[in-house]
Amino acid sequence: MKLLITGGAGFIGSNFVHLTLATRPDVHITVVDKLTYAGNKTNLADVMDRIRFVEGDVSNPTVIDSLIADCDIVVHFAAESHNDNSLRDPWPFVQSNLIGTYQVLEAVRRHGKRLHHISTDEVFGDLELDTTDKFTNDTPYNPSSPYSATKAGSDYLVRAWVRSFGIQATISNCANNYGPYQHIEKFIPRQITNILSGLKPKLYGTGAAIREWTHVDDHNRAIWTILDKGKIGETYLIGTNDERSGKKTLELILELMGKPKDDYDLVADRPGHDMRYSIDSTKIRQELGWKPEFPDFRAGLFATIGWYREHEDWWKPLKAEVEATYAEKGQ
Ligand code: NAD
Ligand code: TDX
Repeated sequence: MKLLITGGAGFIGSNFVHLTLATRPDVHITVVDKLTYAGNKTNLADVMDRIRFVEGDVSNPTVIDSLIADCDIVVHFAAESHNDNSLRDPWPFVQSNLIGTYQVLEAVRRHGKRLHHISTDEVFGDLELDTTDKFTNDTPYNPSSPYSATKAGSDYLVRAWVRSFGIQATISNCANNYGPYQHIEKFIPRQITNILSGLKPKLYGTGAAIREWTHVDDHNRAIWTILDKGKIGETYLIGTNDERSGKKTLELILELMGKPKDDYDLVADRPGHDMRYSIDSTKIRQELGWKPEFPDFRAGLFATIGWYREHEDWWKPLKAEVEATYAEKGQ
């Protein structure tokens, strides 16, 4: 089987490459990645001799057409992925997430290939803090940020191409991932690398916003479950039911790193901040038999802290610039 992985040099995509090479010896992998600030070839350094790597932009039809012509299945991770960046400059999000997905869809249509589109629970907007409501397949889309609006738009494009043109596609929406190779602009690695750098962790607002955490390997195993058993045209929500406030998550990081639990700064909140995500993943669990294999967040977080401790050479060169960008916004 020939797999084309878009965005395979990023956080989730590179973990997907590693998982696939470890578990699917019959799969030939091509990665196409634009190598934006978030894409890092080092993430694939130890497997470069086992894959084909193409530096290219999915929104460029010339690049993407021949790659899709030459594969059996496309797994589409490539996107601009950080909400805070989308508030500063939405254009790259429109370009990569909407136009990029459009070009992938058109090539998939021309060449009759199977597509799996990776999306997020942020397409649904957010839930009230003091409820037990969950996002389901029937929840209307209501995105808050330019990032989530472009992801919602890309999901709609995929659905329209399935219905109008009969392409063979599935979609998955997962909540917050954590694990190795996550860019240090994101919450968990930012706080870990702040502590390792002698800086105080930074919590937005009062730290009340709730996120549902999924280990990146569980997300990627769910994607393989959908590729193996998913029904064309369907959308699968992926989640662990592990909901925690930013404050509780940060206190756990501080505890696991041997610091006092109040050793952090409260900083300016994110404009339009989504307050709570929670996913009903009954469909993928019951229909396809997926369940998380990494259900213990504390253990997963401890292992992730260990990864950042051991990979200072990977994140240290980025740290000053990431923190300077946050500092400009009082974060
Ligand atoms: P990331 O920012 O770490 O990686 C994105 C990768 O895509 C990078 O390697 C980047 O260079 C590449 N890329 C961006 N624009 C491109 C383009 N135009 N052409 C080719 N490559 C391009 O992001 P991530 O966290 O790994 O997220 C991957 C996907 O999963 C995204 O679609 C995101 O919306 C989705 N997702 C992420 C999470 C999460 O918690 N991180 C949760 C649910 C869904
Ligand atoms: O320094 C910080 N302090 C802080 O309190 C940062 C960077 C974030 N936060 C808060 C904001 C959120 O409530 O932590 C929470 C998580 O923030 P992010 O890591 O930026 O993730 P989020 O905005 O929730 O989006 C993530 O999950 C869904 C991914 O970045 C998206 O790509 C995915 O779609």
